[in-house]
Amino acid sequence: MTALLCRLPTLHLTHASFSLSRRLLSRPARPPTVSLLGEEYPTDDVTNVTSSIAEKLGRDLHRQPAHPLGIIRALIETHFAGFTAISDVSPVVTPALNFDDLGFPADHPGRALSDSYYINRGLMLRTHTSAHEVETFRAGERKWLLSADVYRRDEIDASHYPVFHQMEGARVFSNDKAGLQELTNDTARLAAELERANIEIEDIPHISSTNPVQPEHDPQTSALVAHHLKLSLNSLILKLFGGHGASTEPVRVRWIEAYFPFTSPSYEVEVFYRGKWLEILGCGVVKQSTLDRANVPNSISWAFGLGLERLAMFLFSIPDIRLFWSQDERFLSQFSPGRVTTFKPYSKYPPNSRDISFWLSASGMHDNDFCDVVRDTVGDIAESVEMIDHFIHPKTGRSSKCFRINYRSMDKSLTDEEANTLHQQVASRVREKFGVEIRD
Ligand code: FA5
Ligand code: MG
Repeated sequence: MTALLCRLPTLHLTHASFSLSRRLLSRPARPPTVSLLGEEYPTDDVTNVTSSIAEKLGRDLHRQPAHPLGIIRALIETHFAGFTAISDVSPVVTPALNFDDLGFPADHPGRALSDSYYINRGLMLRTHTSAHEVETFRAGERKWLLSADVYRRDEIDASHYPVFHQMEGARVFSNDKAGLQELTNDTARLAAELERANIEIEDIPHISSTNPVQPEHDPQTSALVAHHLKLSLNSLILKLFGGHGASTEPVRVRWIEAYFPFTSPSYEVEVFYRGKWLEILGCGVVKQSTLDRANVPNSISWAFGLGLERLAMFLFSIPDIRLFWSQDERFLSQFSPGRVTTFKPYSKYPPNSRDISFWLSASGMHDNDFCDVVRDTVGDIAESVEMIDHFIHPKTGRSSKCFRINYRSMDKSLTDEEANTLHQQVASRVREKFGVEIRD
């Protein structure tokens, strides 16, 4: 998640600035409830789910067999034979499931209203599929994959969309002689397979002082689990990236040290594809506190979380993340179950860019708030939003910002007049919602 402005450190502070601006600016009244997947949820002072987000719930792109996201999901599920595949869990979760149970500190930036969608103080839209780790382990699953839509407040461009899809995968081993034997045998099998494959792997030590073993774990066992995790994912990457095109170039994979509050050691994986390194997943050895919370005794586990759009954009050559949401037959008819094919762009209509500048009000406005208003007013016609100027008046200290909005429909050509109308609608929504003074 990249935010252009400073992140608000805690939910509490964010909330304070929100209520201040409401008092000063007498913003429009908040509706008493928000409707999600046919259920009404009470709103409160932190509610920030917009209607364009609410509409995305239940679209379930990852469950459609002939949609690129569904095709990738099915390919991965076939690769992990014997794993339980789950894909129908509601995105409405508690902050406890999404953050607290996974060890996120109270001041973690991901919790801020500027970064996550809250329904009310007790409920939010999951920001990652790891939100379901504890309940899935608790349900007794030992080898599982869970795919789902996840929601993050973010900027707008060709590779960022406030809804995307992740797949979580985990495998639990019993931490005894039989479990370690299973781990050793399967590691040998995977290593032998990869030995023969055309794959180039930049590895790092399984454990290091900056990527430590957990105090509860025996270092040798932890390293064995980490090794098995790496081989399992290298083998998946070979399957996904190895078989396409006539290229004889080896698949290149790079392992990088990472940090997640709920794994240690932790890694990220990048794949070199069409000339650049692409981060596709995060993973690690599951924190023992997660397994304890889920009542899974005497066990050790690995887990990973990968981005389905990231994989699909590269494998199908889909140039813009908005296309996944297209209901245009020219998009949908190009794909069929079980097949990874190259997307053929059917049109590229000319963009229409317009700038908007305004003085910020005393309470300020996060760039992600602005992006959400744009998205809520004009939908996917907003191709990108870029802050092109931030000015602080040297004498008065007042600050102003200028954003450039690129309007481009993926399905038809926009006239200048249509772009003007859309832009005026954005301006009046911004004025009404944040009480800002638009500059000419
Ligand atoms: C996570 O979400 C962790 N839950 C992953 C994890 C799971 C770690 C289990 C350890 C154990 P991260 O925020 O890096 O981590 O996202 C994981 C993947 O989701 C990324 O590698 C990327 O492929 C995808 N992703 C993240 N942000 C976006 C985005 N804005 N648009 C598209 N894909 C994204
Ligand atoms: Mg990451």
